Amino acid sequence: MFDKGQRPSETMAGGGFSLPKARPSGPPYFSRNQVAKALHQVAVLLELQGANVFRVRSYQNASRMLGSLTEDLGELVATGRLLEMKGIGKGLGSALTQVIAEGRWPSDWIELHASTPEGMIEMLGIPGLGPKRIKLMNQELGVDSVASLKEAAEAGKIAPMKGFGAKSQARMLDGIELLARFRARRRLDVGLMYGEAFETRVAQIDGVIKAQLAGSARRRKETIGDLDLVVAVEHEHHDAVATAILSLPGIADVKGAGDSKISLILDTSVFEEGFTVGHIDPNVLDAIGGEDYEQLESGGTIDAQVRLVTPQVFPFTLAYFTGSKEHNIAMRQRAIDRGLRLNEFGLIPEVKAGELKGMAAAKFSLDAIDEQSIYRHLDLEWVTPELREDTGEIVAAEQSALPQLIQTSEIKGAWHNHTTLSDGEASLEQMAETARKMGWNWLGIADHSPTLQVANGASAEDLLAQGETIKQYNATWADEGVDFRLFHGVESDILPGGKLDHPDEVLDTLDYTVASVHAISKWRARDEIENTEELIRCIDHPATTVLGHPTGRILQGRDGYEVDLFAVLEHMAEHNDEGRLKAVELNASPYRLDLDWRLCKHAKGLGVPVIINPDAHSLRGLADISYGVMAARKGWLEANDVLNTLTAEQLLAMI
Ligand code: DGT
Ligand code: CA
Ligand code: CA
Ligand code: ZN
Repeated sequence: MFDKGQRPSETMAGGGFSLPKARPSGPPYFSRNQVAKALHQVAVLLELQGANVFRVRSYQNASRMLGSLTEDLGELVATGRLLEMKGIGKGLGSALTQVIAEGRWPSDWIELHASTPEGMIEMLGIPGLGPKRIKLMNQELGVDSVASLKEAAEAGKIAPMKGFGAKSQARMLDGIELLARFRARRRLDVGLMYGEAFETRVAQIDGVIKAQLAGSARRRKETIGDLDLVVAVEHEHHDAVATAILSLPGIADVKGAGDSKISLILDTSVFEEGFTVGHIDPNVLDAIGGEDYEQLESGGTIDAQVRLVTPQVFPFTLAYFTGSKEHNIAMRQRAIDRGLRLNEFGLIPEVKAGELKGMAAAKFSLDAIDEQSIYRHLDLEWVTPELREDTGEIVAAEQSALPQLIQTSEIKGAWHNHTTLSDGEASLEQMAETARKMGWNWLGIADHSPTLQVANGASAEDLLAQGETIKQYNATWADEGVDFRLFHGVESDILPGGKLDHPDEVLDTLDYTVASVHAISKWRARDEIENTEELIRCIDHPATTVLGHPTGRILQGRDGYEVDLFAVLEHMAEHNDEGRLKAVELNASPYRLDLDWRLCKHAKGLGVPVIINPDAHSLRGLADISYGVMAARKGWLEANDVLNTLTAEQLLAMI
């Protein structure tokens, strides 16, 4: 169906170095972005091969120019206007004409791609490392891959090179580690962004009846290995749809395409609206690569597996590739107990299937118009994808005892948010206005405390003044009959001995205190017993209402500190039993999702209330609540388990 022999995936660092396939629809055979990107890559490859700087620059300029054009490419070529453009020489002009009008890449570009060692392209993915220095290290040390670079850096061979030094050597080693972590899995928010953009593009192809994301993305895992997309297509449209998928924008490479399975690598050109990472809390940014993070992310890729099936088979394939593997195994066992064979093709009575395999056996499958029908055949209620982790959902589905999972529409507010008083981007007024627009009835402000100087922690004086402002707003809203109020809190650093960061008389003026660990390196250097004791001491402080981001983990960045959260939650449960509110935060930032969903069910069992907090540092940050809700759902939480569903009056009565 298409030519094999593309580069293997290991070469994909740096955002997919390959020349895309021409789209089948006729000229212009490539989009403006595709051509601009190809030109940019030629410039980089030339630089890697030590080409003349003027030549490199002419490709870079042409790339930039095409990238910023608004005119139609086909027309530019047809009218000959392309050849007249400043900065596009004769040679490049005719090459581009061939590309756009005939769909053929120039042979010297193809040759350039083929002759550059894959390892050198791979090295481009290391944050902060460009073609010039890669070329130098290749010449002087023979470094030609990430692995050989790592070896050279560890042996101290980079530092003595002119223009490099010990600092840059250490930075390279950090970058290599970051890249490896980054390539293995992606955060849920990033994975969903890619997945939804790709799903939308595939769904719009003629002949596609339905395209749906499966796998860990559908299950809302906190990180995603690869995307799995299941596509319903009638048999006669199968080939045309497969071809159309292969020429979609955003496909950096094709790893393989069989009869019903296509394996791809997507890059950021899958996004119609471009791609930005948005505002990131500096504490978080530091853990995920600092200034290099944006480069890593915009040069990032994600693998995707597409499965094309007929509409009759679709529900079975969707269920199978949604997983989890553990859930599938339990489901398959349940089928076996009923004399049925469950797989990605169907739910097939063994007596009929006999020796038959695969699709041949699937002819005898029980019908299923949707996933619900599959579960019904196995005497189960439909299990929402988030719960499919084999942690009790099948028994619950059998007994009609599945939880009524919390929904974003039930959220009335959140407590842990920042304003310009500490390190937030938006003012108190802007935050309140946005919360109201989101349909919330209350919003809590919890700016950082003085010890956290890097986050511009607010002094007691400023905090008290903020409290006065909040009182005035609340009074005004009450007068006007507006159903909205602000709660005033603080995010207090947890100081040595489990102490809080303000005197009691200041804390007494607040509605609540979110106590969080920020001295991460110190906490990570200590053992579990000490950390657990320290947290428990802090929870015992009468002013502590919420334990903020309980482990301090940053997904794809750093592990949390060692702590026995079971013990901490049990201790919190005792307080709650005696009528003192001690809630555990589920930090909704997709960089954190801390409390981990695996522990939510435990908190619920103990009766420790959970509060989902966006920890917003900007207006846009408030929307992160949705990731927190995803994690809460995955952790079996219902409206009753979560403080965010209470009215302001109910909350006031508790504090
Ligand atoms: P990921 O990609 O690592 O984030 O996690 P998943 O869950 O998306 O895993 P993936 O992409 O390897 O496979 C997608 C689903 O396919 C998986 O959740 C369940 C199903 N699956 C894959 N391999 C097996 C298997 O060996 N046995 C069973 N029963 N199911 C499998
Ligand atoms: Ca997957
Ligand atoms: Ca997969
Ligand atoms: Zn915070």
